[in-house]
Amino acid sequence: MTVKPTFPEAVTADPIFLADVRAGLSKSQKTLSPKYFYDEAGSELFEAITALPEYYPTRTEIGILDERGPEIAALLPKAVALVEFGSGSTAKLRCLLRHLPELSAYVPVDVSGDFLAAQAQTLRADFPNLAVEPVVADFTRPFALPDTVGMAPRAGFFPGSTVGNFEPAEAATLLDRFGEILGPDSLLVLGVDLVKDTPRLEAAYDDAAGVTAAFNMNLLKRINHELGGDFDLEAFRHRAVFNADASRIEMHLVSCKDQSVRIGGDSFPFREGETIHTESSYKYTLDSFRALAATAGWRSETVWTDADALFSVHILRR
Ligand code: AVJ
Repeated sequence: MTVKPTFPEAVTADPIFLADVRAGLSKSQKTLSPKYFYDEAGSELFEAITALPEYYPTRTEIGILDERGPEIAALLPKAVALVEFGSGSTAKLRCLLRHLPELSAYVPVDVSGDFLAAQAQTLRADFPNLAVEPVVADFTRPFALPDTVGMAPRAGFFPGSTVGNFEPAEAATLLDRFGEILGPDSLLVLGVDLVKDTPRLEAAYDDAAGVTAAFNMNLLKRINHELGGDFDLEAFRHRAVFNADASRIEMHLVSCKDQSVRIGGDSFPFREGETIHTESSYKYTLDSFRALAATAGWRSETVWTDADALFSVHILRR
């Protein structure tokens, strides 16, 4: 007979994840960071979200990059090193690469080394002349570019409206940091989701098939599996609302009843209707985003939208 340890998961638990969860669930408005959505299951759910009829950002951004590829290529210096901050699927990058034959290096920066290695391998197979130089780093913290980038001119690539996940002040700090990493005279190609009517925004984050709900709930599953939590997944539900004053979509997990959740040795009480705020996705106008970028020293070179003005691609210079 084997003796089962009380919290087998706790042995391998990521102490930073645990500390973040403890701190977030101890606040009066409980929070969990959206960066914890993306374990393997979460990344697959996000891929499924990008294909949903209601989720317009991904296909719209790819459409803009496809259409404007030649213009983007014309703006970038020859033999540029392209630094992608946080590399997701390579679909958007591939759009650009079709138009950028003279790239000197592609530098994807991501916290997941395994993901980067797999991605680098497929890219090298498809683009044998491209120098792929992955950097394992958290792009919200300072890091150095690989030596091989040398004196090549640099451009940053930050698609997907990931910038919308940050509070505006944090986003400005991040854009400033990108400027420091890239160095003087650099360009930044950035995808930014736009303000639009509330029903359309809310549907994009609360789809009929329930994929976004599953994506949100996956956070609780992760806490149960990795931190030994006992969230009752039937006793929480997904909610997405547009907060017009703050110009952001908010995702929450709503407690369906008064209950208490144990994680490791701690207990966290929930009232019926109380929420965990799991994500903010800020929506900008063309002007409000240009103004934000300006506070970080980036000037707008040009900006494009799709015909319905759902999404924007900005080219900034600093
Ligand atoms: C990856 C942050 C751009 O805010 O639209 C999609 C994440 N969350 N559906 C977004 C997300 C719910 C997405 N970003």
